[in-house]
Amino acid sequence: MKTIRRAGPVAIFFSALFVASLAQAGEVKGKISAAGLKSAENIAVYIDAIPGKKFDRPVEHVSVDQRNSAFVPHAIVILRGTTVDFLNSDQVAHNVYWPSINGDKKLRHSLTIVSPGQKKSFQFDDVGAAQMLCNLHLEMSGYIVVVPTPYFALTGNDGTFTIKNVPPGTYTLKTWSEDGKPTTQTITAADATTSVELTVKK
Ligand SMILES: [Cu+2]
Repeated sequence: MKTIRRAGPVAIFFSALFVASLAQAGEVKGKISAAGLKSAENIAVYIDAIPGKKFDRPVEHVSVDQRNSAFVPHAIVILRGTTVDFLNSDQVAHNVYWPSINGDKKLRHSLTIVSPGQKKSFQFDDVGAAQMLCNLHLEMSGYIVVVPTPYFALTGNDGTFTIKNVPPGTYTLKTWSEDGKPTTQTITAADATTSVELTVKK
């Protein structure tokens, strides 16, 4: 009987927490128009900062495979501090490197040879875009975009994106794209869906 009497207030407490977290979670949904770019796909969209908030390094790793001499996926967005596992599903070795991060050549790094079936990992602690290349297959190219908050998305082939679980507030939304200029827009996220339209120019 004791445990049953205790269950009441505890259950009410947790359901109240659950309702509170539901009320706070909003999402930012948007569409990017690409002016003069090859496509509106694979554009990174992210909230630059949440005032007063720092984000722990994620425990979960993210993978980039190499398949048919291509990086799969072609582009990823990760929170600063994320470890990326580089895989190789091909029958041949790849020599993966990035010549800079955010244009800073001091942050260049080479994984050297990634043999078939091998995995090599790297933790990205610097914010910015890194272009993955392979100096054995010059056509290979992909991107890792390291951002400062976990509030990010990558556009689909129609240019749409959704950033989930955004706390209400006014923030700077930024974009990164392979062949377009970075864009910046101020948004105010509510506790429901916030719609955004952006144009990324060449
Ligand atoms: Cu290669």
